[in-house]
Amino acid sequence: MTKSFESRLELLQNSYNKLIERKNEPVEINNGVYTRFKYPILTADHIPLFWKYDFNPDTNPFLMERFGINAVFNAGAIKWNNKYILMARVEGADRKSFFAIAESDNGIDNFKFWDFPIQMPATDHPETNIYDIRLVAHEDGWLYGLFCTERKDPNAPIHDQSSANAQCGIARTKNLLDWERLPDLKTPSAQQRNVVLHPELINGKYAFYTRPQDGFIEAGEGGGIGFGLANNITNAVIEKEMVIDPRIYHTIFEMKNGLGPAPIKTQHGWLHMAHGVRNTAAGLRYVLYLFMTDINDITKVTYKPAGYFMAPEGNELIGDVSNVLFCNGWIADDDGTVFIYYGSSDTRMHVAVSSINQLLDYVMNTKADGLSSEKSVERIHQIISNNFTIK
Ligand code: M1P
Repeated sequence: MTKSFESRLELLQNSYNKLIERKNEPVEINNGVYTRFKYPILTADHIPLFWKYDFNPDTNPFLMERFGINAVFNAGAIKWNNKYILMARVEGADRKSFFAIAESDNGIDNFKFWDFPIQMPATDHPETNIYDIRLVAHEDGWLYGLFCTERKDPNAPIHDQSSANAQCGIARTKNLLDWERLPDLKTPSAQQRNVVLHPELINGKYAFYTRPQDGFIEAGEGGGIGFGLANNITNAVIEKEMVIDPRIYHTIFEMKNGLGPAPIKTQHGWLHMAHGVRNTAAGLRYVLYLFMTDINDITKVTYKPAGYFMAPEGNELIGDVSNVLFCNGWIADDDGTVFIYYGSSDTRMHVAVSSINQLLDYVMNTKADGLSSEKSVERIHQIISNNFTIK
């Protein structure tokens, strides 16, 4: 039996309002580095009903969805007019991704989407898909969004309708609504994903963290977190790209890695969040890791704790692309609180809360990867022995 248009609308609205108004709850048992929160902060169900439904009973008598949303994940983040802003990757049922902004007063719950998704201008070589934006308030006064642009590989044979070419799109804004699109970044590498703009000029140049790769999925000969400088941003060209954080055998980033959000400046150096990928019998596994670079030489890695900082847990493990955590947004408040926004399994967004002091302690006091089982056991023995000597 079909419900009346009005009662169905009321049901949908009540359920949406309940979701948007739900308070989040910290997970009290944690590792001391960060606190996860119980509920995802953005999901496909957070999309306003008026994006999906035609509310006119004459043209939509069954009150059917007219535009399906599949997932909301991998959001860029920034504090803006005292609001916690997420610029999320929204993926329609048609598989196309686009950007939409949601805001919250406290950064942990009640995220609500702005009325319209962002209409990102195209270049004269339009892409098929855009995703994974990194928001950066640059010292030049603009707010930049760097994101992945995806176009069909023009050299793919006719039977191959999957091969794509990924590059870095660049856009800038002063108000998050009106975006000026600049030409895509040019680099010596065949493809790019996970490109991040450093918030400060380096020797008067724009500095980019890159992720060179030979193919669309496989890093191939490329991979590693790269770095390069461009003379200007309106036609950004990197002539020389160097790898500052390479892939290494039998680590959590042996297959590929990529920088997350723009780094946070601290008194001890630039704090970076990245994702590392390894292969398993069940497919790729994406985890998050932290490292630090020198305050004066941003290409020099000074600290890099072994292993992952955060890996998918519980419901985070399951989704469209399971076993994935991905972070391209974090916000450091003036009081030192850090809000880490991460997507799980290409399906939903979460928050974890930490502080600059906790993250510095973690990065500077967790040993680097010893690169063998023997070294790992040595380290545990050291911790145990130290504990046995505490009076
Ligand atoms: O599906 C997992 C991730 O795959 C890509 O990331 P990377 O380039 O590092 O492999 C992106 O499509 C990302 O959005 C996605 O979460």
